[in-house]
Amino acid sequence: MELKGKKIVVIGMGKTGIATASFLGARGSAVVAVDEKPFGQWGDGFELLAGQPWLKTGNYDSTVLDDVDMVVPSPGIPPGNDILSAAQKKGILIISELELASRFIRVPIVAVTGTNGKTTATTLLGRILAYSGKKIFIGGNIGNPLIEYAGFPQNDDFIVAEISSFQLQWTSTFRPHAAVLLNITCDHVNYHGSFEAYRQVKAGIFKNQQEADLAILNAEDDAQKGLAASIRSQVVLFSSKRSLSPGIFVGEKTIVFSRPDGTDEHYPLSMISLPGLHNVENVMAVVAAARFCGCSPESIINAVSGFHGLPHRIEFAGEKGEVKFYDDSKGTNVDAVARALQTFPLPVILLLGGRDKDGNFEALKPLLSEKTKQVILFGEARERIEPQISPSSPISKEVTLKAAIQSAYRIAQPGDIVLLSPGCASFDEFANYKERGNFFKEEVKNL
Ligand code: UMA
Repeated sequence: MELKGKKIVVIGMGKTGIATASFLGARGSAVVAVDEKPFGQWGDGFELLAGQPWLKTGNYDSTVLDDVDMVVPSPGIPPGNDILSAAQKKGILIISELELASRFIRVPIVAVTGTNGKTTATTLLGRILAYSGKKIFIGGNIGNPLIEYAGFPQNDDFIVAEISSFQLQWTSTFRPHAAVLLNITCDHVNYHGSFEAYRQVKAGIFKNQQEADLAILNAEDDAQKGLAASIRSQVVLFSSKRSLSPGIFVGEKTIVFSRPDGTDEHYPLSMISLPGLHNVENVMAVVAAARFCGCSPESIINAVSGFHGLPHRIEFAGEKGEVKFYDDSKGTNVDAVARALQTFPLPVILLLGGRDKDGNFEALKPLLSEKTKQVILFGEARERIEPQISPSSPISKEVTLKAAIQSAYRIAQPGDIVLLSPGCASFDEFANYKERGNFFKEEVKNL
């Protein structure tokens, strides 16, 4: 792709936009940077670019599109954004940062997507590959935009990339060597417009794969039904409910990988220290990907055994007065709340709320009746969620997370569990889910 002399608008000056502008500037493009926020509030690192002769800042409206060859939106810019709509009307090429990066990356990409579990699976896969002696780069939605890597010398064996639906939007040639689709449940409807649009974007991760590539799919996911038939690459299915041949599934005390050549491999379930069946699913998908990348079963077992999970994902946050607290701040959609509740054998006191993402909380009602003794709603979404989950469990409401934590502690009896699994974004009170989770842990300490 020729970038020299091209005039390119980059929308959003966060991590991705800044790295994209820098990549384009280094290849001779004239970059116009825009952001809905005022100039002084653009992301860290923008000041290093400011003053470069190839960089201009533009208005956050369609006037910025005059004589423009291409637009690269950051992942957080919804497809219905006014500048993008105007660019489409004018026939200007729009590509995502992932698409741009993949056109310049020569290292095979192992991509992991799904509504829940992406970061855990990506991190674990990276650990296994590194344990097996492979040189790897881990990036994407997990924190380092792949466009940064596109400018590196690129001498790794693999890129392990967490890929979000936001990054898959505006891709046309992106072709991961192996791609994992963990699960698709309702999320980000306010961004993509509908669940079907979200589902199609996620499934698009396989659209450019060829026979030499691998697709790893969840056989139990309704939203993935029929997908295998439309994929050109080799397919491995995983299931937490039934045996598959070939495929990868949960047997008695082991994960069984039934290979297409008729042989079986066994991985002890005891190697997994992460809670819940959803994590067994994550591990099965990762095992299939790691085997495809040439890792031995022994290395996989050793690396999985040494992995104890990531913060803010059903993480034990402390104990006060014989009440145990768990931080699942990363549980930002309804399905993640369901997974967290299923992890606990006894009913819990659930803290639910934050900034609404149009989640369908009604679907949680049976599980709330069975798995909660009290639901404490908090944050902006509390009024919208209440009628959706009534009647189920006793419900109370608090304005802030802090008040919700204190109320949970007042109600709790010795032996109880308090779970923060908010099912919503954090942005009404916090910068992100990490800040919310850390706040929760700090408040628990201070009770
Ligand atoms: N902005 C606009 N207009 C908009 C929205 C945002 O101008 O309509 C501007 C903001 O003012 C801000 C900039 O865009 O200055 C932020 O861009 P961004 O939201 O794309 O964020 P980045 O900092 O570039 O981070 C992105 C991912 N963010 C999102 O997808 C929202 C990060 O994932 C990712 O780690 C990073 O690229 C590197 O690849 C975060 C995330 O929340 C963790 N992802 C979602 C999730 O996991 O659910 C998909």
